Amino acid sequence: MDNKKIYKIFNKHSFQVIEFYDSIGSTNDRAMNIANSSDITLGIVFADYQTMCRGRTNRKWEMPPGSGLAFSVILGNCAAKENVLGRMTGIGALAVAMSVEELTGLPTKIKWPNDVLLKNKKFCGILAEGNWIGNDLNYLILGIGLNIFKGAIPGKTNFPATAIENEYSGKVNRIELLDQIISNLLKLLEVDKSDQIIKELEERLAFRGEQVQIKNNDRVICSGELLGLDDKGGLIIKTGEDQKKNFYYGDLHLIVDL
Ligand code: BT5
Repeated sequence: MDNKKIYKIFNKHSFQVIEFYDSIGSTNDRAMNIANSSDITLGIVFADYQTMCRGRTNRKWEMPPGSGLAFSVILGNCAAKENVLGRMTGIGALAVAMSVEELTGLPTKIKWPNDVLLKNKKFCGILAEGNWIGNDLNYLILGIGLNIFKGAIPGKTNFPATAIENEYSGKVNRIELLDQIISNLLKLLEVDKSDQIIKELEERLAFRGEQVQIKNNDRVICSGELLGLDDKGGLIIKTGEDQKKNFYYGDLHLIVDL
């Protein structure tokens, strides 16, 4: 791993803690340990390989060493009263989507709530996790994993998977992409509350205008037309004539896929 180049990228920004590992259990777990034992507002943990990398709801993210990017950003002292995890997941996905578009010229889609797609296949997943003191959000960890090279794609996945190199004929520079993602992420976090973020997310929202189902633990909790996103990053589903519902958790499925 090119530690020096990676350190240089992180050092350009105002990270108070920078850690990188050749191998670690999970960068999100390490980021939580740091946030639990310090008072920082911005930190980053990067790993070339994770042995126990987590997806949502106890699922796993698998990626061989050196085949992609995996890191967790610590956003401390959030002091948010509302649940911002959905919106933060969207911001992470948007930072990756914009960076890949800027560097490759390829269009991306965002499959709510946390997947970034190239040609309708997943190459990136986001895992936002919060720590609460009573009703107040104490800190937030934004974990990002993305497949760059062909060897990154695991054998079996719950949704078709790809890597950037599979869809792009040019060369992808891992360090340059990391730099772009971090820069975009920090810019988006600065304008966090802006309507522009929801607009950018909606423009890339996969399955918009189509019939979808939302499932929670494999149980269908809603079916209808996917209309768009609300200001918290929740999905708006048209469930009937003049009826809409907003959803903040679950997995999205296209009905023809089922
Ligand atoms: C995610 O969960 O997609 C979130 C992945 C977040 C990983 C980052 S890496 C840095 C940080 N540290 C961590 O410990 N985690 C974060 P979810 O939507 O639940 O998707 C998980 C599912 O994606 C799995 O059940 C597989 O089916 C599939 N999957 C696993 N590895 C994949 C890969 N490399 N590419 C595409 N799909 C994959």
